[in-house]
Amino acid sequence: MRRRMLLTTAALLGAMALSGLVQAQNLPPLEQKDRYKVGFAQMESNNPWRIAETKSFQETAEACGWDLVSTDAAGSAAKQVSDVDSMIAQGIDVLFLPPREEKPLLPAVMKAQAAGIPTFLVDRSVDPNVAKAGEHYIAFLGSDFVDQGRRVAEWTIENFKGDKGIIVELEGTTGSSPANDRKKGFDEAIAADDRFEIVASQSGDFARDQGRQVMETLLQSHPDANIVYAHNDEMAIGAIQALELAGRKPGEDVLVVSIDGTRDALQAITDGKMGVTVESSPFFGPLACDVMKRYASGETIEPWVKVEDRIFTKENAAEHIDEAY
Ligand code: GYE
Repeated sequence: MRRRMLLTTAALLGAMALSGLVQAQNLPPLEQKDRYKVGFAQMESNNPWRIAETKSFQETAEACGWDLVSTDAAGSAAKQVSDVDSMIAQGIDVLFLPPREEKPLLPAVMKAQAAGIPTFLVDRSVDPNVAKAGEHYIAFLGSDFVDQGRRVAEWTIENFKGDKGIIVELEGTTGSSPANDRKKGFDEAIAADDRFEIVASQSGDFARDQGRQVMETLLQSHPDANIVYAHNDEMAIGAIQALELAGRKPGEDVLVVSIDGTRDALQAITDGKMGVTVESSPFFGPLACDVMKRYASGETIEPWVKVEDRIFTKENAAEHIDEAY
């Protein structure tokens, strides 16, 4: 009789776990209530992508019943860590954090966890060897960056017209998850076709002006480059400026490919100066609201809440410009 009871209990627990009714034990719970004090610790605001993301959180705040506490780390990982510290001190109920770099932001994640604050990483992640979703934080909400890089490479392989593709790669912020993964995805996929060679790969910190400067320098050492792969649109636009300044014709003698889907990139594609951009959406507010509500209702959240990305080329760029940022 006792044995049967135990078995039944075990079976019941198993079924509950399968149905997602049991939350992992060490994750801080979130009570269900009408209003929440929500922290959003933005990393920087020097580009349209970041501005659109912050706006998405602000607009969601009204609809989702959030009292939003938001900060701007102005491009400093150290400031982003201390911004999270002060949010913890202010007693936020939940934290949404886009960690600027994978390692320096680990302490912020760990401190929020220790303070019992459910934390969701948005758009970027931290070092997965140290902090794990479902254990040290609830979940990562964002794109598959390896896949984005791979899709840019595959498009390039299919659409590059020349015999020899000499590639300059403009990397994102050093030590950030999208820079690491977009490099991995692209470099591995492009290596499958021996027409292509990456002759230089350097960081432009995901910023337009740095993209332009790095491109100016790299053009001097690699004047024969005929493909630019930028890890985001801002650097791609900066590279286009550098190319034009050097008398090159982006879209004619240089193929520029990148990731995000900003308004300027869609315009550059429409104008024939850029080949492709694989989408990486900044509109995380509504998804954050939905996932938080699911968590508060007791659901176990999948460790990676994946965002599906579209691809923009001259076939469809113009029709999406009005919804871009
Ligand atoms: O692609 C870039 C931004 O982390 C996915 O960061 C994000 C990236 C995005 O600054 O433009």
